[in-house]
Amino acid sequence: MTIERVDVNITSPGRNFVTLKITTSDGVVGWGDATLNGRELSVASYLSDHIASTLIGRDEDRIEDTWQYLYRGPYWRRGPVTMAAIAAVDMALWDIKAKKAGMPLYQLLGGASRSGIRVYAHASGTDYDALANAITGYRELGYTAVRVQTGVPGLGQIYGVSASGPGVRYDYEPAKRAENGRPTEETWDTRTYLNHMPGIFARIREDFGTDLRILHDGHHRMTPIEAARFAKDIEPYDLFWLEDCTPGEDQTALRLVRQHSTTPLAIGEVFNTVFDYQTLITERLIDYVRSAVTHTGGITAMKKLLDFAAIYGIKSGIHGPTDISPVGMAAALHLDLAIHNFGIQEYMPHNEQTLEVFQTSFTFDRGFLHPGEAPGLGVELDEDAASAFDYTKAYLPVNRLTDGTVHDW
Ligand code: GCO
Ligand code: MG
Repeated sequence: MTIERVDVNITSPGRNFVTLKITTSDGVVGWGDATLNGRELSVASYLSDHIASTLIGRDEDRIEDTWQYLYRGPYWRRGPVTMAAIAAVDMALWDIKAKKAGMPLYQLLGGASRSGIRVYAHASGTDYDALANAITGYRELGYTAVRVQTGVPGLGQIYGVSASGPGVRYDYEPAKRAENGRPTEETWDTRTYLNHMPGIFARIREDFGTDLRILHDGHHRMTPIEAARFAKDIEPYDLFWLEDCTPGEDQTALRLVRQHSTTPLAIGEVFNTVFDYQTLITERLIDYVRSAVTHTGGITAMKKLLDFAAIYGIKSGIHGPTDISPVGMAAALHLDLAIHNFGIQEYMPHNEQTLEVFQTSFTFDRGFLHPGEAPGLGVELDEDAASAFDYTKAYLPVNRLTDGTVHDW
């Protein structure tokens, strides 16, 4: 059999998603997630203008060869647009192969290494009480791990904090509809944040005890020495991880943080190849790999990256916010179930409209996900339902310091 059709679907059931559909000559369909938050149309163009015609007539079983063809063939390598496009092709081909085998994908990756996938939820609140309320809600649902983000007095709306009412919520969405064609802007002050956060962790430990796994995302906003001080200050609160404390592209920044603290570190949601991790992994500067399957070249590349990390005692913490579509999420879950060095999986459930457009077979039970037993990835895009939601330009906010200087978002 060969690849007969390659189609790119763009839909916006509450947020934008780009999905690749590959159809084989005998009618098997595979799906791949190509969503790149705020830059969706670039990946869609890369796929339909530059990749689609090169796939027609290829043997769909040759996944490794196709990956190398798309990575090495065009001369220009890496970058989020290219790697999201390659990831989508890779996921779709694995989906097809597993459907042909009549097995859920995790079986082709070596079978299950665990019975369920521990996930962490996003608990947030504009102040401590709202945050504590959200944590309580998630604990009642059975979650054993929460990422905690809270408002900082003196700063307005900041990343990771839902602006809606208190309690458990699934509506935190960082990408905002573009106003006059531009992203919205937020204000940030690292000093105020650094003075506020340790007290928040202390209260969480006091109120929720030692069992709860607490995660926190610094969103690349600290300098190396600020991050070192922060990681040291929060050691007594035993975080599961501190994520993205410094800008991702500066791998050696984490040497400084490591010299000063034993707080576990996670990084990588903006990375797109194993080379972004080369120093971090070989020097054991991190504890968790945060890549998204969707942005790091797909299942083929992620499996190699995580096997490399395993040699250094580093575990997975695959990116799973709402800008990863249910297809990308399913790809993560199959890997999570199969690999040995699984750490934790991020889980931000999609809204109802998204779950009408993408029919999923993964299940949630008391803080653990399972990809399900449907052949392939276990997610199907309903193209009719998708056609009701047109692309809507939306961007992540731009961040400025209080004096107006552009800062990392
Ligand atoms: C996370 C992330 C997200 C990102 C978003 C950007 O840890 O889940 O930081 O909230 O901001 O994925 O597109
Ligand atoms: Mg993050």
